[in-house]
Amino acid sequence: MKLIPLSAVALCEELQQMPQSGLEIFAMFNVNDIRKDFPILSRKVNGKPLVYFDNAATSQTPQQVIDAIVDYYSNYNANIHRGVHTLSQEATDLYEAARKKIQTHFNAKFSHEIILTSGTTHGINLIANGFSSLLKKDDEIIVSALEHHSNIVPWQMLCERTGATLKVIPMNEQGELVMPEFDKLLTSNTKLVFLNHISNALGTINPIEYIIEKAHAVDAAVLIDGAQATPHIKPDLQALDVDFYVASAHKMCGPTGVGMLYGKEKWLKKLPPYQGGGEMIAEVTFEKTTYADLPHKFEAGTPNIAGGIVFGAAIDYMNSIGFDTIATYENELLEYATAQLLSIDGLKIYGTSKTKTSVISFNLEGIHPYDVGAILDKLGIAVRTGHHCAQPIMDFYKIPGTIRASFAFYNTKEEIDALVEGVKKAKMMLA
Ligand code: 7TS
Repeated sequence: MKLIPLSAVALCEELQQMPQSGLEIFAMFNVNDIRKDFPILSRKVNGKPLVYFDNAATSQTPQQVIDAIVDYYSNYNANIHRGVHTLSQEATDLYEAARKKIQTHFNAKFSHEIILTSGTTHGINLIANGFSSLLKKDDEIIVSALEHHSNIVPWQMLCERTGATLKVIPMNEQGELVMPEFDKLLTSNTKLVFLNHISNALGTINPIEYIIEKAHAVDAAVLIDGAQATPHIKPDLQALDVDFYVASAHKMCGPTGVGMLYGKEKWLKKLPPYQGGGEMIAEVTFEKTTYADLPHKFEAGTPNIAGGIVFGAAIDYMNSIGFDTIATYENELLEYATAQLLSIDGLKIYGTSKTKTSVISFNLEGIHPYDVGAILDKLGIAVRTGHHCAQPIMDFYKIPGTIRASFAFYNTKEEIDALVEGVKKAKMMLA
């Protein structure tokens, strides 16, 4: 996996090293054309043009994806995996084609290793629940200090159920994980390691390759929370050799309420089902039930059929732009915004790792982040303020929260200028 460099020098070097086709693709990228795909970007908020910088919470939806939702409900709506009738068969084919598309995109070995979930949180809970029967007292689980609450709470609940112990890889001032401490935490009792690929609160890209290799050396399984990575990069799951990987479609230009859990076949066969119900069974009697094969064993009940199919359309859309192009352009936005924001006196950025994505968490000295967010909203600028569901990070920095601006490939430098002006205005009003 390619890490995204922070410095402008590194970016230029990278562009020079890019194959000719890469340079050409970048030259062809026209953000104003891309923006035409997103109807919401032309609306006004509080009388001002919308500047949407809350992409880490959820991305916006292009017309191509909106059309796919309309197409499904207009032409194919039916329940799947059960009817002999044409609509049901067509909907089933579309749903299974989307699963294959997800498999190909993330380079999983088998399509039955892709479980369609309601999102990242669902995927993590599914695994945490499954490990209840595989863990015992004295086993150890490692998480990182940079986690979203959805990658903390399910493991705490698992520890309560099993008596296992939760250990935490600490972070440093730059918002990076302290790897020598991780090495020390790993023991022969370590059974699971869970961390995010990219931190939602700070944007840090974590060294997951190193962590996977080290964890496997003590036979521990690794789950990577890719919620913040998959909108920016295209992970190769077989090359990573990761055991589980989870993501949400709504952060990748797709709909809410759908996501994916990748699990290596050997693990998914070993884990018990998460929920019981229709479609996850092979045979049911009152004496005994046998379960369906993968992936259906983990997909009880009627799934989010439209969501699954449209997740495939969102992946097509992002690939039509290209993840190299996305990473290069977003890095340019990150560079520009970092420099502009740092020119404001009293502004501090949290998360200054050299390997980070297009997320900037910051505060103005002596001013509550919420107040800045409220003023920015009046100016039509959407940012997230608060702890970003990552309270331990805020505790580390001893702050109540931050203002977080997170950029996507459809944002522009002009929008960043509007943010900088807005922050200056907020400072004048609140200082
Ligand atoms: N993990 C990470 C790293 C996340 O950023 C999020 C959502 C989740 C898990 C949960 O994803 P869900 O789709 O199941 O809700 N992050 C954010 C955020 O940063 N602001 O709003 C939601």
